[in-house]
Order: sequence, then C-alpha cells, then structure tokens
Amino acid sequence: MPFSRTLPKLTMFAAIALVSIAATGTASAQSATEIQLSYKDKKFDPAEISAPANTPIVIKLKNLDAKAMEFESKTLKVEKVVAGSSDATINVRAQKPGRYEFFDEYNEKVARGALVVK
Ligand SMILES: [Cu+2]
Repeated sequence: MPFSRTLPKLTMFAAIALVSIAATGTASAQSATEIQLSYKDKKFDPAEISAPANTPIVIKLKNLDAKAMEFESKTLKVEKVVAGSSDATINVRAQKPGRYEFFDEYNEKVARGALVVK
C-alpha cells in the first residue's frame, strides 16, 4: 500500500524536475553572448573583448598560429588547449561586471587579453 501512494508522487516530482532543467538549459543557450576571438603571432585579436553581465558567454576562438596554444583565465576558471590552425569553443558562465584577464599559458608574458563584463 505505501508504494502505490508514494510512487506517483515521486514520478511527478521527477517529471517536474526534468522539465525545469530542460527549460533552464534552453533559456541560457538563447541568451548567450557569442564573441569571435582570434589568436595569431602570440597575440589575441581583439586584445579586449566585452560582454554583458549575468549572461553566459561563448568565445569562438580561432588559433591561426601553427602551434597549439592554451587559452586560460584564472578569474573566469577556464582552461582549454587549442591545436594549431584550428578552432575551439570556450563556454564561460555568466559573470558579474568586472575585468577578467586571460592569456595563452604557453606564452603567458606576451599573449594576454581581457574580457570586460559590463
Ligand atoms: Cu593551464
């Protein structure tokens, strides 16, 4: 008897949870800001990019150099190796206003840029 009472409730709860997860995923995908960024001769172009606050950010990075690079930002908590002459998509979660530095970890001293969130 207890089973027949609790099971429908649990199923209903699971269904609601799934629906809300799906809704959230769709909403954030739609509002994401997409930014094109290229990397050549150990330089980011543009060196400064910007995005609105509180929305997810998608950075489309083109590594135009023949060597691999590693896009890294400690403040944005992202790190991604991008092979030479190839593209990568870097997903950044929604941020508060501020200036977030990023760099190529393989050329940290020279290859630097910043994301300005307003
Ligand atoms: Cu790293």
